[in-house]
Amino acid sequence: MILYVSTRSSSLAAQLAFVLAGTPGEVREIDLRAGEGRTPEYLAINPKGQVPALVLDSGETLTETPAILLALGELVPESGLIPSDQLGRWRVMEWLSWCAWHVPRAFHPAFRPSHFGPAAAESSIRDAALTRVGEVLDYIEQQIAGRDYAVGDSLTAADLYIALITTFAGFVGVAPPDSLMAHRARIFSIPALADTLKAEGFAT
Ligand SMILES: N[C@@H](CCC(=O)N[C@@H](CS)C(=O)NCC(=O)O)C(=O)O
Repeated sequence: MILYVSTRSSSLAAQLAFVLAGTPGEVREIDLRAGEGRTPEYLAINPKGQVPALVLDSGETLTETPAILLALGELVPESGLIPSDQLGRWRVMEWLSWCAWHVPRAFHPAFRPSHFGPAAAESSIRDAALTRVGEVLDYIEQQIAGRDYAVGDSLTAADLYIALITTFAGFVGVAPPDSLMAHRARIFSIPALADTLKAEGFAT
């Protein structure tokens, strides 16, 4: 399998899942800033021009973070990324769906306010987005209060998506609450992730 990713992008959740699961195959970097997401070669792989994209051994390409996380978890069930019990699976999908909605809604206007309105409105667009980022963090904080992981008592794909949100909050200048930093530290201190995180510029 080949997982296409880009540094400091939302593909981090899928990349961590790929590495944690010990997925056979390789991770390939696409430099979105240099336009590599829009080359004919990459568009032939993922016509959306986005990362993450997972090329399966069958040659088919799977896109969208929740689908990729589900696939990686199911392909390597012993990873625990997708729980084996039914309610656990549903709860993980509940989190992945929620994150997939709130990441673009809160973070895209915070990263790129110019894409969402005229120049004169940029600072108000950004301020509104930062407020939403704060609300997203508050919700996660309440939901995982007193717990080590979002679903059950071990790490699942939901935690990787949440760790991405914690990371993105830092990127846009919103300090995540201590409990979310601790939750992310629990994940980022997993030895198997050390090389990936170092390459991504995270001190672990
Ligand atoms: N809905 C997709 C969104 C993926 C996404 O927005 N990827 C960004 C990186 S953060 C991207 O590839 N942007 C390049 C582009 O849209 O041209 C998912 O959940 O995986």
